[in-house]
Amino acid sequence: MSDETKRRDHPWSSGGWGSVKAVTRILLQEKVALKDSKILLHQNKPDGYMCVSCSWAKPAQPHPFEFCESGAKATAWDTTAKRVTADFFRVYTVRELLAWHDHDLEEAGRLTEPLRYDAATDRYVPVAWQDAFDEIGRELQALEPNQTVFYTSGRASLESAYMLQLFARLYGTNNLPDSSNMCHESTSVGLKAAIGVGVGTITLDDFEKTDLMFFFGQNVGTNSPRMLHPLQDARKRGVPIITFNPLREPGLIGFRNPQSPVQMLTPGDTQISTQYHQLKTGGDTAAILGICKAVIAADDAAFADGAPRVIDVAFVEEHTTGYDEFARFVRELDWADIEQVSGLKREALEAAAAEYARAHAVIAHYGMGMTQHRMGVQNVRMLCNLLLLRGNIGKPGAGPSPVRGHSNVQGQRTVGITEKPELAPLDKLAGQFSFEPPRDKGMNIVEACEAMIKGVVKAVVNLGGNLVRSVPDRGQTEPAWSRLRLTVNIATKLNRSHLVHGQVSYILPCLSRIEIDRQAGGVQAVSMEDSTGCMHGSRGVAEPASPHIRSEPFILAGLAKAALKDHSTIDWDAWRDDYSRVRQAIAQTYPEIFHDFDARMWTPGGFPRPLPARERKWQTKSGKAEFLVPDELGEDPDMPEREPGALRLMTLRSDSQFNTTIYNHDDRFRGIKGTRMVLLLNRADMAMRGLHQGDRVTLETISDDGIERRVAGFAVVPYDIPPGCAAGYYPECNPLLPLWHYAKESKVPGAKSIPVRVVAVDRMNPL
Ligand SMILES: Nc1nc2c(c(=O)[nH]1)N[C@H]1C(S)=C(S)[C@@H](COP(=O)(O)OP(=O)(O)OC[C@H]3O[C@@H](n4cnc5c(=O)[nH]c(N)nc54)[C@H](O)[C@@H]3O)O[C@H]1N2
Ligand SMILES: Nc1nc2c(c(=O)[nH]1)N[C@H]1C(S)=C(S)[C@@H](COP(=O)(O)OP(=O)(O)OC[C@H]3O[C@@H](n4cnc5c(=O)[nH]c(N)nc54)[C@H](O)[C@@H]3O)O[C@H]1N2
Ligand SMILES: [Mo]
Repeated sequence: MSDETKRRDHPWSSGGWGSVKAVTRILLQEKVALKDSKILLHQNKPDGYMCVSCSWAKPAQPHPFEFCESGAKATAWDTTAKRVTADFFRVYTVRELLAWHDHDLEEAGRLTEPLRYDAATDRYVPVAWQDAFDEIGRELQALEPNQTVFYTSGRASLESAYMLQLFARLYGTNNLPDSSNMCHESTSVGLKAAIGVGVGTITLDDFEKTDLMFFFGQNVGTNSPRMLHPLQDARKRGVPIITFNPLREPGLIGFRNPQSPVQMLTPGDTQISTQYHQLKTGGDTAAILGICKAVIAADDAAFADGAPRVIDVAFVEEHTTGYDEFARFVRELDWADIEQVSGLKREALEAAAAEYARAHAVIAHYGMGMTQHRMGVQNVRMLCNLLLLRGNIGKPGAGPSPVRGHSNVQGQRTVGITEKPELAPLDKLAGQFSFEPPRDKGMNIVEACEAMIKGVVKAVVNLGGNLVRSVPDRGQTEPAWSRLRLTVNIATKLNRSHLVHGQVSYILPCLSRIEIDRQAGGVQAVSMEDSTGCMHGSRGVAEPASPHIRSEPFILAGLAKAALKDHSTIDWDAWRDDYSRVRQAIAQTYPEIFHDFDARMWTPGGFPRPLPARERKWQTKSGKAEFLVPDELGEDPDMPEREPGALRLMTLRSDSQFNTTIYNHDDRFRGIKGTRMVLLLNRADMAMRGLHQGDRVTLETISDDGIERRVAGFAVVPYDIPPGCAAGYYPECNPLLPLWHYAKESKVPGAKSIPVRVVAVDRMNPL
């Protein structure tokens, strides 16, 4: 790889020819045969498979090409012709592989047979499936249940997730963290408290009825590109889109539909954002309060004049609590403070407020820019406050829209993956399966890492994921990982978490959802929940990468049977052979959501889960939707007040990665090529530090906990980013993120506001 940092002219739009080229490139890179590339035509179709990339909704009437560049990359990555066989491990020791880049590990290809770590040779060696199950079962039996953590990355199906949570609870623990602990947990906590459901309330229909959309901290062009279709349709109807993002993200500015030849050939994009506010990182609470202030001021004026009110008074009175206290707090806020914390001018916020006050139905989309902050839950609550002011929850065309990440991350929570016992139907499970589930709180991901560092946790079973890379504080967590007694990784491809292994370690290779899943009971399908709360069936279409790999339900059934022996009334073999038995069990546990599951899972567009908030039924403490008075304007408490050189570092994704999976080293949308080791800085911040483009800097976290956290070799790139803010890529920057720097109420790591300083510059070898 060339380490060059070349900046191209900004392709200020997403899609377009670049996108077609990018798809072709990945198909070639992964040696996907043309006939196999037709697999893409089954993606996100009612009778096909659900994309393994993001969780965006799948329409009932899909486009002929209901996939995007990201989805095509994810598909090519799974259907690659490349394979990791036993020969691979005969050539490379684990120590050698530890020196490989994340990209190269996964690029080696699909895992093809179950493997056990052999300490004598420092290699993974093949093991028979049953032997692996039996040995892991014995290891798990030798531990106290709470010494084991069962992690789920958000890709696993509803069936696998349900099986895993049941396995863990029968085994005796609620240690069931999942990727949402690092992602939208701030939503699960914030929305639940505010409106009684921990998920968004909009569906695709609402795009046709809305007359204004907000985007807070979500990078749609890169991370949920299929969502650009309904956005573009809304824009064609003249619906304004107001965006708040520190960076000018090309995918939020304009869109060329790469699946529409006319648009590709004609110059001129569809404009996406009609207002674009480059706020300071972490400035969302302040910005939203500014909009609320302007709306409430307009309402006060209307009231005084006897004019029609701006606040939806009837809604606020009938459906909410806490408005008066909130309004009082907002009226007293000082514009100067709002401007200072948000980095935005009063006029800009008033312009957003004016659009908001004109619109009758408003959707607020948001992502990691809101949730991954120390004040992440408060950010979500402020967005709810804003929507509640004008009754924008529980009416057509309106509502909060947390754009989820992984394709089934929302669904896993729905079927019981949670460390919080109060969120799982434990009594129901107890009755259904005749056992006494553990009632004590389990560990979320931060707590699991803390316990690993202390040596309290001794075993980790990973259903997907690459925690060694994805969790904070690599300097502390990686060494803890290799002190574990047992690591079990159910995975499609090799990653670093398999190499930083426990004393006893297994890699159990599984089918990708794109592959045909043949079991004793015939070909099986699975299901998942999209970002809008709709459930979809998914049937694989490609031949499995190897005859020796197994499905997730097969592997989980084998592990559960071996570990639980006669402590379980479940016929795991029957579940393994026929997943409709698992769905029957899910329907029994959650009849309101999953009744007639097997029949309804093929409904075009998916079947929706009931969402009380959509009907203005509020399952909150007060029985109403709750306004929240914030603690403060949203400043990160870990940002030093008096260090002029302090930077707020946000860690981002490029379009050539899916989380820790790195497809290549480019970020086409942001115009960065050939390297991910970059630090995006405002020119004024560069000048202040005497930095030039291409200088290599060392960054250090600002904290007083006595731990040095540094990363070196990041090339400086001048960028359109507010002063005092900086950006780098996830997971490269994760060593800088302290484990304790998380959202208070949700423990989501504050990956979008790490306090850092530049401590060293290497100009000897400029780019
Ligand atoms: N291609 C691709 N698709 C993906 C993924 C991927 O890695 N690659 N990952 C999947 C997963 S698991 C997830 S969770 C989603 C993530 O998708 P997003 O929620 O879009 O997450 P990020 O890319 O981390 O960053 C979001 C945006 O927040 C902005 N931002 C940063 N700090 C702030 C702030 O303080 N305020 C505001 N308003 N904005 C801020 C950044 O500039 C960036 O545009 O995408 C999913 N889809
Ligand atoms: N600094 C910083 N850290 C972050 C973030 C950030 O924005 N900044 N984002 C956070 C977020 S939002 C998330 S969701 C987490 C994600 O963190 P993780 O869940 O740990 O990571 P992924 O990269 O999604 O997992 C990739 C691995 O999953 C395996 N895999 C892929 N497909 C399958 C499958 O079908 N089945 C199974 N069993 N395994 C499969 C492959 O082996 C692959 O190597 O990272 C978080 N960490
Ligand atoms: Mo995520």
